[in-house]
Amino acid sequence: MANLSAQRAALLNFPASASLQPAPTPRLSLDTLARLPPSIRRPRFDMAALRTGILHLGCGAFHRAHQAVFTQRAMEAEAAAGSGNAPPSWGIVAASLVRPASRDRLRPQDGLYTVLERGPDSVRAEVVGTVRGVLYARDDPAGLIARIADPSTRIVTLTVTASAYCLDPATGRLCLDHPGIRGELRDAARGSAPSSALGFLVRGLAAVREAGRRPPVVLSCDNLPANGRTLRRTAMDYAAVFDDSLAEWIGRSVQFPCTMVDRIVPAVEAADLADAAAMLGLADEAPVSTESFRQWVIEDFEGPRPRWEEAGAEFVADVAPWEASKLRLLNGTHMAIAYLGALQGLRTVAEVMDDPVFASYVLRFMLDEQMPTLPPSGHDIQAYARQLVRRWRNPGIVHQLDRVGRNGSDKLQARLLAGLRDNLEAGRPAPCTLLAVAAWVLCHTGPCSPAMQDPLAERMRRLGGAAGADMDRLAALVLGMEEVFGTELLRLEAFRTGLSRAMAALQRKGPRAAAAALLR
Ligand code: CS2
Repeated sequence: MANLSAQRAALLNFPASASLQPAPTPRLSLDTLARLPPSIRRPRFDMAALRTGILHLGCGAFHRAHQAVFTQRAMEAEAAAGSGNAPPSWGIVAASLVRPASRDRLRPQDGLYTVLERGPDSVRAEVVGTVRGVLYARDDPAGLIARIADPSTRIVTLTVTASAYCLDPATGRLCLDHPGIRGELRDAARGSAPSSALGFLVRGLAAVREAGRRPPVVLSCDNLPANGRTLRRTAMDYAAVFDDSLAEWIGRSVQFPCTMVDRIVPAVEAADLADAAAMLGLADEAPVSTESFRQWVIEDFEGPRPRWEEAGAEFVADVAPWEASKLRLLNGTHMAIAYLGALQGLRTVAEVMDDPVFASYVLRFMLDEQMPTLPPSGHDIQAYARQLVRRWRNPGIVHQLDRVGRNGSDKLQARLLAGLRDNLEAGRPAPCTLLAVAAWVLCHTGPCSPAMQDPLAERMRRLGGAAGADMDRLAALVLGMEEVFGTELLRLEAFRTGLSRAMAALQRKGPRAAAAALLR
């Protein structure tokens, strides 16, 4: 075959290697957009005319599959309605803070990328065009600060994960000694640029104040309780390190609405790039894969904004009931699934949900233990739980357990421990929650595959080594981690003994049998 090609190449008088190379697939970009097959949905507004009005911090897959898609629908609705002479002004400039990968992948594509909506047996592709600029904070920190302060920036959104809020779980306030900001706060006194989301936000707001401008609305889209109020408090704590009057101004002048965001977005895999290329006929280095479900509930705020309600977003006076069921039922159960599944040697959420024992455990956990802890609302929680089960079972979504379970020590409090405390204090047993927390402990203190990334992983491994097979001793050592468990829960005898019993059951029987024992 190679010889034949070489002969042909010699006849045609060009190098043999060239004849063996297939023509490279052209890259998705504004220039190639017109080549998309008609079946691929693409932005239905004029991208060249789209002015930017949103600055986003944390340009990961979730942002691209969630807020950027809601904004795309809102821009399409605006274009369809013909909004007078003004061009639409809600393009997004998205900044990555930790890694330059999004910049490197999206810039050559003019910010365009594909959202692959995966159902149980179908995939739908849509090209999204609302991300009109991509920054990497470390390239030009002063530029990012200036962007936050730019009068065109009316809204700053964030998806930076719970860990980036650098919270002290005991107080819910900024932990000044947090590894995420400790060095930055020290260096800032010497005039160094920030590197954290909080640092950029506070410096940007300080520049707004100095310029005497109206501040942008700051919209946290991270999964943590009262995310807007928490971000406000945290930004004020950060600002107060340098300037009390800035902290006071932030608290008084900047709106931080709470939001509940929901869409399952697994890590991007090689198959996503291959599927995007096959469906588009163009190479896309930045596709995202997700489910068809998406939800966004936003606390009402004042000022201009995209008509996100055209995309299905709900504006409400109080986000708390949505947030509580999302955090406790979806995110809390996700943690239970991740740790029990990983200990069982499973790989994905759908694999865990395929096992009838784990599926029954999950429903029991949600309905018997998480549901009674939710604030009163008219929401149909039973229907919500059944819908979650269907979403988790979607075999089109390859949601890796190590991704869902990572950084658990930062997520445990809001998602599992708060509900556990409510139950135990009310005298309600909560064996499914205790088993989930025990699985988190064993995932980090003993062998677990896949291994879970966690800021406390090394410390927990050492505790595991010190305790060996003695689960009572291990529980006692682990419960010394006040930064995870706080102080209130530790006072409850039912928690301390319940946890070590659950750990012993996991060790003796394995996760599946330990879960089955709770269902009898
Ligand atoms: C998950 C979330 O990794 C996690 O913590 O629980 O990313 C979850 O998939 C989303 O919140 C769904 O909206």
